[in-house]
Amino acid sequence: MTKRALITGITGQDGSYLAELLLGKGYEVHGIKRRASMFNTQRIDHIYEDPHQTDPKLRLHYGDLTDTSNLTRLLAEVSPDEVYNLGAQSHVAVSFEAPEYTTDVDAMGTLRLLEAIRFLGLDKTTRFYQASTSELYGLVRETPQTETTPFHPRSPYAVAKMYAHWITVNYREAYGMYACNGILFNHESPRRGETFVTRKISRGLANIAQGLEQCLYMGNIDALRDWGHAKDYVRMQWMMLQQDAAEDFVIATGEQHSVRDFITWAAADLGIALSFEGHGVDEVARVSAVAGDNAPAVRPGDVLLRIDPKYFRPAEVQTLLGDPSKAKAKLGWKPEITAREMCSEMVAEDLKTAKRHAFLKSHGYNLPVALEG
Ligand code: NDP
Ligand code: GDR
Repeated sequence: MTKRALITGITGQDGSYLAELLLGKGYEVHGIKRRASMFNTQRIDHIYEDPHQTDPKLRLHYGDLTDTSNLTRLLAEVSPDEVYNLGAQSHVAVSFEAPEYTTDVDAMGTLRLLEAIRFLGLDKTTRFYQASTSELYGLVRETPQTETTPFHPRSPYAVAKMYAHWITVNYREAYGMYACNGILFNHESPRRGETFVTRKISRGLANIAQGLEQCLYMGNIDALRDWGHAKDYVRMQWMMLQQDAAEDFVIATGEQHSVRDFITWAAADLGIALSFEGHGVDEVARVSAVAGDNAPAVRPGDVLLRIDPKYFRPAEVQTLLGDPSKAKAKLGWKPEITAREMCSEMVAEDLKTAKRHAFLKSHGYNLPVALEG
């Protein structure tokens, strides 16, 4: 029997990798996409099948996590074996600007899905995965963080995700649903949203190297994160729904690096050696040497990075480091791609795009390159 999966957030980073993985396993994949004024399916266009010509294994439906009737109708129509709730307003800094919306989508959206599954009588047949997060640890109480480390969320995003986490546990305990949380630490890829820190760095420095931007403005570059690759992490999302009983798992690499490290790696991949000078908001990163031909627009002495306090968060999560021992022992999962390898992959992809844009610019086309994040 072909298994059916429903993915919220299919147009996002994880949704796109998970859809690829499930299609590869023979699933029929249904995804919820939001109506937008421009196309928003770039990450899944390569797996899209024209429903007019085939019996497509990937089907997209319009919907939104804020719309109860829409979610209920889609669940009734699709009757999925597995639901992956990856949809979210997922940017921590933005959640301080839009706390109520973030809560509606990230907290209430999860409840809407769980309640619809129960209401439709799918609670004994449909398995539910919730995209929980290391942001729950916030002001960390112990290092490394495990499944039993106490939570102390530090943003409207994290507080909303904490509700989603516990309501998932609650539906498991109250109704015997197969519902589980993957407590995922930061994971990145060339498909990472452009305003998250790793992608902002890989894309920003590649653009600077090609003369498309002058300077990268960053927030707290001393923040420490446990970065993995999204491809490794979606594999784990699927594995969590294939067990005899639902359980929550920490997914992490067990290694920690600073934002500053990531900046140094990305610059090195472009042939740029950087030295950090000054302190606090006056700190800058200056070019000390340039090698190779990937950064024709950069000269020794240039300042490539400055601190802009507007990227500081009202409450910061300074340090996160996960302990994935339970996932390794019980599921045999381990990450295959290191943070350093992932950085190189991201820079290589963003450099290809930057080179294309530089070529177009030199031929009179102007492309938007500046983003806030
Ligand atoms: P992205 O931001 O790349 O993707 C988020 C997805 O959610 C997009 O498809 C987006 O649609 C969709 N979405 C946003 N708002 C709504 C809404 N109101 N209704 C329906 N869908 C909506 O996130 P990631 O892929 O990086 O992360 C996937 C999930 O995992 C998220 O829930 C995130 O919070 C969580 N998480 C992520 C981690 C990470 O490091 N990446 C770590 C831990 C947890 P659109 O494309 O239209 O914007
Ligand atoms: P995070 O990811 O908040 O951990 O949430 P992000 O990449 O946004 O920030 C990581 C750290 O870098 C610092 N930082 C900056 N961040 C951004 N975005 N832009 C900057 O200019 C900048 N300068 C420094 C941040 O302050 C922070 O400390 C991500 C999201 O994917 C969540 O959805 C997910 O739940 C968690 O990871 C785990």
